[in-house]
Amino acid sequence: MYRFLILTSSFLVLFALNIQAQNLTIIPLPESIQMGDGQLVLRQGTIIAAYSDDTRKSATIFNELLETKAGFRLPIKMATPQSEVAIVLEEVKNPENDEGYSLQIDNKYVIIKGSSKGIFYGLQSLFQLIEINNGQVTVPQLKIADAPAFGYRGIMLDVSRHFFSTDQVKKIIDLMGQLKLNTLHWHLTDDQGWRLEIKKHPKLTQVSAWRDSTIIGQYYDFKPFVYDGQPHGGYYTQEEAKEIVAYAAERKITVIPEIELPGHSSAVLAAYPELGSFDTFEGMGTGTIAAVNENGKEYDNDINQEVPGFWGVHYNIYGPTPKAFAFLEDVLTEVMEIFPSEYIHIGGDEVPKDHWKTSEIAQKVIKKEKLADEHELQSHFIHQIELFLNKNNRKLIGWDEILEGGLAPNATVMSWRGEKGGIQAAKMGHDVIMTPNSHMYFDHSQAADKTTEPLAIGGFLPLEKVYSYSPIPNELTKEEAKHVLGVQANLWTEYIPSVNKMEYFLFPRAFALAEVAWTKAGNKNFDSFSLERLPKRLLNLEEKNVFFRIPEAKIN
Ligand code: TNX
Repeated sequence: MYRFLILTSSFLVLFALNIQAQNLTIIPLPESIQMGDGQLVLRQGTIIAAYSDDTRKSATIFNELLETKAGFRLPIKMATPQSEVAIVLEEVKNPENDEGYSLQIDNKYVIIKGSSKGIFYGLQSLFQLIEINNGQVTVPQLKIADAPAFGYRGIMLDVSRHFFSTDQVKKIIDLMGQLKLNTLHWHLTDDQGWRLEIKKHPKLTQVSAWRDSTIIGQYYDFKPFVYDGQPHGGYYTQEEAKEIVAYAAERKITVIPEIELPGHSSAVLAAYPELGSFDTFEGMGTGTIAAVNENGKEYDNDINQEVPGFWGVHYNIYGPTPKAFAFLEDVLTEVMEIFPSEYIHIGGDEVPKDHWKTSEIAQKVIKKEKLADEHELQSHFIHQIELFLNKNNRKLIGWDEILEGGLAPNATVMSWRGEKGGIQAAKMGHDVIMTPNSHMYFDHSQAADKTTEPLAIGGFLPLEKVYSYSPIPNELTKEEAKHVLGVQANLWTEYIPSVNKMEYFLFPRAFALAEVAWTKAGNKNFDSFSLERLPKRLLNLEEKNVFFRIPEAKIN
């Protein structure tokens, strides 16, 4: 309630300054809006006419939103009565843009036309147009024509560093759907925890899913500290993961699973050390992370073989061995049964390849395959995995390090270390997702003065900077730019142990992401976004009990 009051009072000022813009309420901003005169009143009995199971499901999801806001649901019917007000969902076969829609509101009907995805998006826009005045639910008369700028609009959720329940993941999926985001990249494995049941390898959930956080770690420029000192863990059963996939699909969201390889794999190797390349381990010294435990004893995860309880790039990696490939194929086979996504994400980032320099097993493979060095070995490793995925009609996607030592022939690249990797890959004719750590790292702090903010990993990423991002780098020609499929924000959760903190780091920045991904560059306008539309959408988050960060008031 307190937060609500702060919001409403600061927004009254903003609204007073923007009277002409009161009709603009939708995020992401549609391609074109033509305002009419007057309003249409939606009453309790106003029917939604929906003619397929799919659109009826979308109508039900709309009803859930409406109920929170207005306290009632609308009846969903197969036929449109001629004489009453109605919301008509008209499915169009093969529209120009599969995600596009039109929304028309006159003095009698709301008509939404599009593919099943378009209709879902049209309903999100309709919901965002609702005003409640003196208990009456009204929407303005208008015409909207809309379609997204990019086909890939994503958020990556790291559930390895901290585990989040299926209910929480569903809540994020709900909010993503409302923002017309269409991809959840689910970071299911990392050094600090494996989060997916794999029936053939049960130790992944018996051992790799649990860590003891009493070991003091060191991360970049942070002082050594115990993050929370609590043992931590959890995983999704295959049934739960399937439930998430289905829940997301109803909201037109694809879930892309990520199984990290060959690095970020300490949790796996704690359970199955035989998959690593430890043969010449002795005398290696500490890994890339130096740490001491509570008693001041030097700790090296590589030797201790535990699931690490601290952050950073860890030294343990898979060996390029038949055993490791067979294991990964087992895992990916089960993963593909759960996730129907076209893409499977295989990580590929931050592999301390030096480890392979002193590994006999790795050196043997380098010789046998006539590879120049460890970079080419990583490339070889990933290519093997790509062959397996392609054989199963899936596409490989990985972080931009997969460019090093030669990119696998059909791979799509996620450019995170700035735009460099993305530019290089697009120029080579590969598809690209832009997710640069300069603009899309939602684990970074939202205020310059970090002492005023919850603990974050470092970096400063205010709302306006997210909003300013343009996913097409100037360096690309028009043809090359076609390879940029879209944009994604990454929420790494080293310092995000709670649901509230997750929502705080996601919102309101996810609204800016949505507009970067959906709205055509020429229509973007930060003032309209932040002063006119965002306040209304934040009230909506309030209704949904989302713990967002209240943005600084900006008065022109
Ligand atoms: C780098 S981005 C990582 C993650 C960390 C993140 C923290 C990427 C592909 N790897 O392992 O969580 O930085 O911002």
